[in-house]
Amino acid sequence: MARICMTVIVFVAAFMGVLEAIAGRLDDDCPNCVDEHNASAAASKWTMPLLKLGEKRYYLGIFFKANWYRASQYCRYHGMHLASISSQEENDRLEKHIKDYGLGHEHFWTSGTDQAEEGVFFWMANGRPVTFENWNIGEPNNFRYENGEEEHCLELWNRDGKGLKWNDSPCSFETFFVCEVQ
Ligand SMILES: [Ca+2]
Ligand SMILES: [Ca+2]
Repeated sequence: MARICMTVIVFVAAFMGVLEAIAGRLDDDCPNCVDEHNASAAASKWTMPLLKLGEKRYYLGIFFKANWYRASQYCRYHGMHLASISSQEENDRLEKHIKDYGLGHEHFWTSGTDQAEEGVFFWMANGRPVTFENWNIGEPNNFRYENGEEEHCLELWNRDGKGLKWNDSPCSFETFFVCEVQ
């Protein structure tokens, strides 16, 4: 009798092991699946000092300067995107915060770009076309540099002392940047 019991226990243990292995393999097959039982971990995944302005949350990339691609990569690595700006309110809140921070004279990358089609800007953050606009006078001018590079990436820049308005700039230019949480 004891031997039968032992055999059953071993069999059940082996069966449980198989089930765990299958579950583990399923997890591996679906690395992006949200685990509903681990919601608290998802909520606490933001390890960056985020800034809440209105309904949006941002991260100001001011510890190093980077070209548009590197800045975009940095935002993505931390689960964000380079920022989009879709209203005057969003623009004003961001501008005020950057000014109050004492960085109103700096340049900041957003996710705006016309690399797909010259002159047609969209926000890489969400794929939406630029509707609200806040360009500096004469921008975007797609300026062409001696090395042949033209301007396809949208930065915030207080060019004329009239606030952080928009400018198309060469994407290789290294500057600060703004990430946003989607
Ligand atoms: Ca352009
Ligand atoms: Ca320009």
